[in-house]
Amino acid sequence: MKITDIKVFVTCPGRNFVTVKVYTDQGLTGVGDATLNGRELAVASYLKDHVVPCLLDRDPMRSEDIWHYLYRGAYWRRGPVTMAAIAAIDTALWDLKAKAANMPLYQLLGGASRDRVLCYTHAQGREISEAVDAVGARIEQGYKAVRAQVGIPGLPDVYGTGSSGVTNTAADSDLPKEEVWSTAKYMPRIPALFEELRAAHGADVHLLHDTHHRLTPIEAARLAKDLEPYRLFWLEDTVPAENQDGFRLIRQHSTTPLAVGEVFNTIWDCKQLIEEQLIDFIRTTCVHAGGPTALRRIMDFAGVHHVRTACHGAADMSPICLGANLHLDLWVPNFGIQEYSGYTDEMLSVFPHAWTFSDGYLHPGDAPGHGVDFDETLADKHPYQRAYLPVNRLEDGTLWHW
Ligand code: CS2
Ligand code: MG
Repeated sequence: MKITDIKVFVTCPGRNFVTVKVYTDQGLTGVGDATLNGRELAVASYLKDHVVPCLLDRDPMRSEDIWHYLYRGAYWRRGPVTMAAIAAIDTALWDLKAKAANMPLYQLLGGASRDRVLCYTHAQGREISEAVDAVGARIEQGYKAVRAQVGIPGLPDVYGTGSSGVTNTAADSDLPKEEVWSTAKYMPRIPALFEELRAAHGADVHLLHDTHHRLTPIEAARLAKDLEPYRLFWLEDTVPAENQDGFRLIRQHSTTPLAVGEVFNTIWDCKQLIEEQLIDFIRTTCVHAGGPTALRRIMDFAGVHHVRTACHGAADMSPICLGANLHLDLWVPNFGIQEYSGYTDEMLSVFPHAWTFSDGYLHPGDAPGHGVDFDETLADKHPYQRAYLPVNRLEDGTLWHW
C-alpha cells in the first residue's frame, strides 16, 4: 500500500479545527486531528509545507518508522506545533491500519480492558449557587464526574466561567482577550465552592477542579490542603509544569490527587512527575502528545508508577482526537477518566462518529478504525476564522498564566 496524497483541512464549524486526511492507492483513507487552539495555521503550514512532501509514496503501514522519521528526522524536536503535526499523521495512519485489519483501533492495541469509558464534563457559574445548580444538572444528565469552576468576586470572567475558556469561538474576537487574575481573591473561593457542592450533591459524585496553571507551589499546597475535606477526584494544573520539581512541595503537604499534562507534548515533559509519583493522573492527549504511537508509551510508563490516564478532551480538540482517545481509554490497563466537554451539533456534523455516550460513560464503537470521519463538503462551508485563547494579567498588569 502507498500514500498517494495527504490533504490538510482548516475548518471552523463554530471553532477552528485542523484535520489531516491520508489517501492510499488501495482506496483506504485515514484521518487525524492537528488542532492547536489559537495556532491552527502554524500546524497546517508545518504539515503542508514540510511533512506532506516527505510522506508521499511511503507505506502507510510503517507508522512507527514514519513517526520517528518525523520526530528524529526533523532535527528540531518537540513543541506543540511539531507534535500536533506528527500526532495528526500518526492518528490517521492508525485509523488506516485498523481499517485495513477491519478492526476497531482498540483491538490492535490489545483489546478492551473494560466495557465502557468513565468520563467527566464541565459545570460552572459566576456565583457558587449557579455552579452548584450546574453540577446538579450534569448529574441529572447521568454524569458520575463533574469539573466545577466558579467566578471570583471582584474579578471579571475568569477561566472556565462566563465567556472565558475554550468558548473562544471565532465570534468572540480575532485578537486575544485580556483577562484579570488575583490569586488572593481566588484561594478562599474554591474551598467555599466545594463545601457547597458536597453539601448539595453528597459524597458519591466525583468532583474535579482546574486551577489552570496559576499558582505557585506553596499556594497550590495550601489550596490542595484546604480542599482535602471535600475529597476531590483531582485538582488540575495547579502550577505551570515546566518545573516538574515544583510538584514535590505540593505532594508533601496534601493528599488531594493531582492531575497535569494537557499541554505536554512528549514523555520528557512528564518523565519526572510520573517517575517520582508527583502526580496521580497524566492528562496527555492524542493531538498534543504525538498520536497513539507516543501516547500509549506515556500511558504504559505511567502505569508502572501508579499514575492513571486522563486524556484531555475539551472542545478545542476535534472529535477525531476524542474518538482516538476513546480507543486508548478502552484498552489501557491504568485508565483513569476521559474528559468530555461535548461539541455542538454543528461541529459534530462535520465529524460523523461511532462513539456513544450513555449514563456518564463513553464507548468508541466497533467501526473499523478510530470510528470518526470527516465530511469535506460540509467542512468547506466553514472557512477558518482567526481566533485566539485569552491572555491573563494580574491586577497590577503583570502578564500571568492563562
Ligand atoms: C482545560 C482546557 O479542559 C481543560 O482541562 O484546561 O479547556 C483548556 O483551557 C483548553 O484546551 C485550551 O485550549
Ligand atoms: Mg485543564
